[in-house]
Amino acid sequence: MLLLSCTADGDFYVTGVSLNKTDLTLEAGRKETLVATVEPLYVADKSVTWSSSSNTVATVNNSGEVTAVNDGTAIITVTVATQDGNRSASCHVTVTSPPKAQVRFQKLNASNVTRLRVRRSTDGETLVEHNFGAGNGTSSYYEIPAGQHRPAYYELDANAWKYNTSISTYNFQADSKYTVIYDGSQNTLSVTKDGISYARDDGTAETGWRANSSNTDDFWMGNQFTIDESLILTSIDVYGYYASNNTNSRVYIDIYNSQRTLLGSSASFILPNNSWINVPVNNIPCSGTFYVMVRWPGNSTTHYLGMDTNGPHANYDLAWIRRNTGWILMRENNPDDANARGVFLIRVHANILTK
Ligand SMILES: [Ca+2]
Repeated sequence: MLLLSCTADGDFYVTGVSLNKTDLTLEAGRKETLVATVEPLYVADKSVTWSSSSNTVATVNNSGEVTAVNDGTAIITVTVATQDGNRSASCHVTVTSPPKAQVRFQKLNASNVTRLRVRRSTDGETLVEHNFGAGNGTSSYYEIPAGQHRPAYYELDANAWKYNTSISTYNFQADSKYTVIYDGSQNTLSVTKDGISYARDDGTAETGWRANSSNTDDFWMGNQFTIDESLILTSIDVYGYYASNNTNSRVYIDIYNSQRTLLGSSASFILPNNSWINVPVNNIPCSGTFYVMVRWPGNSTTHYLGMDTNGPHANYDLAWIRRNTGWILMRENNPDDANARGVFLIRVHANILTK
């Protein structure tokens, strides 16, 4: 038999409240929302009040969202009023310290202000900006706020600053941009300027390919890369292979992830005559398998995209074509053409995001 408290006009009385969790552990800076269930389920007025036993450890808002503030423990309580007085339920919250990240700099001249920017690696959104301020010879450090360490990367707009930690010293050059890389533990920041590059070709093109100028749709050719590290792509080198006429159409680079979702594109550029061109891309986060594809708009006339057919990766099936939404290996698209068995002269420049 089901027992209910009921008023004369048919409304039900509140009899109690429960929470979806009785224990919760959070890193400082993180949030989680607790769910309160007012009993019985079909009562009309489900209003509750939330409180924390220690707002210096964890706070809670009117919606049950708990924010971890500092190390320690706190009890989050939700309370409802019943006919017989208040009923409550509680959750024990333990707040732990996230790893700390500090950056320390010493300024070598007073002419410029240097800014540290923390950006989220997944979408590049700026989370934190900190100006170190002017000051000749001034030492300064900045502790990155809790909860914003990972996934993130740290970008320094540097002008004659000296990076100084117990493990390394780095002299920044004026008017350069650096990426500060944080590996998750205190004082283990490293700095890259030029980053690293990945080549799948041997540096010499034996042949080249371009979109047929009679194509009216976009057409892509490029390389698949599979990389162990998580990267921020900064630029792409592309080798243009000489064609005799009509070579001034502009092309683009599109970066796709392993699901062939577009991650980002370059500005337009012209494939050069038997030389490399460095094409910037806007700090595109990448990991695992990704594709670097040159895009020819319809009716383009260009030099060829260089292909290496005799290097160490030439037989690895890394060269792809995309036409509309269809992707096919170069080799499968041109089964009788030995010139389609190779890898394009496309190289990736990147900063390593995590070790
Ligand atoms: Ca070669």
